[in-house]
Amino acid sequence: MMVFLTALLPVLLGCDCGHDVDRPVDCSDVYKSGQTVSGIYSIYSAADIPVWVYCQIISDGKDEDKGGWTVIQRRVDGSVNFYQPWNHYKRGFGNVESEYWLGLENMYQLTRKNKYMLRVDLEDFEGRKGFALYSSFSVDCECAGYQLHVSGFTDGGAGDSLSGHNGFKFSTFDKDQDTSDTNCAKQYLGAFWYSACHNTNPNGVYLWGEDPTYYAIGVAWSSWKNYAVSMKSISMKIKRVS
Ligand SMILES: [Ca+2]
Repeated sequence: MMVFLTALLPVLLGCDCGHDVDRPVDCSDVYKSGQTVSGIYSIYSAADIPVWVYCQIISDGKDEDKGGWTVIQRRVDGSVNFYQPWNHYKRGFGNVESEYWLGLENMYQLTRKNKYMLRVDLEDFEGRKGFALYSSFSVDCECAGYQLHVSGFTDGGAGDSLSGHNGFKFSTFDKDQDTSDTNCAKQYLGAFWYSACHNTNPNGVYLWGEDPTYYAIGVAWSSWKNYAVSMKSISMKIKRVS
């Protein structure tokens, strides 16, 4: 009976298991399936558990822009508290319609199987925009501290605040894996691939523009604005490289 059910299950689920368009791995698959509208989709980054994610779909323009971008991190209005413990950063949290973190395990599961590029889009409170592009992005397993690998920077006007974090493990206030004598996550009220400590703090405190009261705790991108300036919005998104 068990064997029978196992054999029948793909049929019951409507699964064409050799090439499964119903189960996109990421937003690149969503794009390939014909979707042309940015929005919320479910992906299957690992096994059979769907993960809701925002897909930014770009249908025209330059080849490097075109395709389905899987948003892995986004801040837009300060509605979500990003000062979260390790387990939350591991699994992901927030609201996929506004602010969220996809989760380190999902990032690992995605980037272990395919190659990805990364784009970081930034906007300040004066409406100025910039971005940074990286030709390669991946995250190691939890057993390696979710170590970051990022390289191949191209400037979109915001400069490079991320390459300096290449090779560092992820740290939260309750898991200090940085290379500082202090606890960078506690010191800068965020969570990140801190070294000693940061050039950028995407998961820091959502400040409303420039606020020098506490040094570098905001959503800073130091190669573009000084450490007292917090972004109005930041989003990190990855796209599969074929
Ligand atoms: Ca430390």
